[in-house]
Amino acid sequence: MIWDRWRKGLERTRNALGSRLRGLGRGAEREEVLDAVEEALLLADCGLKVAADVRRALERRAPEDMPQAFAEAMMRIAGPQEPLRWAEDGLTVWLLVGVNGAGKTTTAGKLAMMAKAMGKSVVIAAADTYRAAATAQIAVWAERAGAEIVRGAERQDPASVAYQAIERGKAKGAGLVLVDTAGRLHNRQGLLDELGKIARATARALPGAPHEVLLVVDGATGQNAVAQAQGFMGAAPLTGICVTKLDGAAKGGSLLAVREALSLPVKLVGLGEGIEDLVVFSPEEYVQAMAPNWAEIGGR
Ligand SMILES: Nc1nc2c(ncn2[C@@H]2O[C@H](COP(=O)(O)OP(=O)(O)OP(=O)(O)O)[C@@H](O)[C@H]2O)c(=O)[nH]1
Ligand SMILES: [Mg+2]
Repeated sequence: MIWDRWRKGLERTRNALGSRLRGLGRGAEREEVLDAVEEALLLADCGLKVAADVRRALERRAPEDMPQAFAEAMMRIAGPQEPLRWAEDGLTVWLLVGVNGAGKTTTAGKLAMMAKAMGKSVVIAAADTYRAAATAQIAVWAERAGAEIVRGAERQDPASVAYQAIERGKAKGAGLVLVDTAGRLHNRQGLLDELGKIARATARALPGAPHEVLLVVDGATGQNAVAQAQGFMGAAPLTGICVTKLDGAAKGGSLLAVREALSLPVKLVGLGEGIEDLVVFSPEEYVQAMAPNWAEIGGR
């Protein structure tokens, strides 16, 4: 069940939020409740702005309306839900970018499996030509997904690997090309510029490409995810965010902090290491899975 996956993935965050709120004594004043909500959100790494916004949304609400108002405010910040973009017809190209270890290759592998389940033929561009191990890692996923892999030579220009993969995809009538790029720090301008070059190469190979440029951020890094995301804005024409490792720490609110900082929709989330743990983002499911059990909370 997908719902169980959300609940399990966000368990630590939900518990952290709940434990702060449960700490309220019975008959706590309204201000104390609001303070506790704000603090709990900060503990979950939602960031100052989000915590203050949610608090404000609760300020004039009757105690019995708080759970609903809380969920609505959180969903408003998390949303809207936007589907992954496919080409109207023919080949679709998605690019995955992000800092080292964020989960790009794993996400590319899982997306290949998803596309396969939809009956699409997939080509993966192993455009991380810096590390030999990177190609080996994506090759394992490609095999599982029955996807063809286009590898570059060591140190080959990643833009040319992406270009070749799209040519290959066109030639065989594939449905999807996934371009897995090398991790790079968000403050290294030269490496960031390379992403723009990769995106332009895909557009030359196929008008309309790339259909998605997904920024993969590690949700377990909390507030640092925001700094990462900001660094990548402008380096490549980002279209959406994939927040991975929401299961990794009680920092599931980092998704809201990233969403708040960037005007980009969250499209995917990683709730664990398993193949099924990459799911399409749903603001409702995210908020419901994180929401504390208000019935247990003192002071109401
Ligand atoms: N718990 C958890 N682990 C994840 C998730 N997504 C990825 N991982 C793990 O994070 C680690 C790094 O993932 P990779 O996919 O190799 O990251 P990458 O961005 O390709 O890394 P570089 O290519 O080195 O930049 C792996 O051990 C993954 O299994 C997730 O949603 N939850
Ligand atoms: Mg990788």
